[in-house]
Amino acid sequence: MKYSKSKVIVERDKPVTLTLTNLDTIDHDIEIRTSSFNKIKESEHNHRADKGLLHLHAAPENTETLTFTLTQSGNYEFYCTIPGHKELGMIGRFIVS
Ligand SMILES: [Cu+2]
Repeated sequence: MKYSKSKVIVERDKPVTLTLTNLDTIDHDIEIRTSSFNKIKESEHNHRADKGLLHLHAAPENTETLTFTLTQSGNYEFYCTIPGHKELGMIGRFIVS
């Protein structure tokens, strides 16, 4: 119930590839609630297509990637949307400089 990194520092407007490798036996995801992004490429169908969300989901023992830029500096929280996971520690921060 945690990510390998809880703090990620990136540069504004510079492409970032997020890789979610799910080593668990249940689903996990990563979500960032923002509209300040440009999506470049994703490895899977986005089942939560929403203008205000970056969302990356990985089934058990799967790896998925998402490439995007964040277009505004600041702190962005990321977390897992599966009920209870955020509270158990699946949470972190993107720091965009
Ligand atoms: Cu999770």
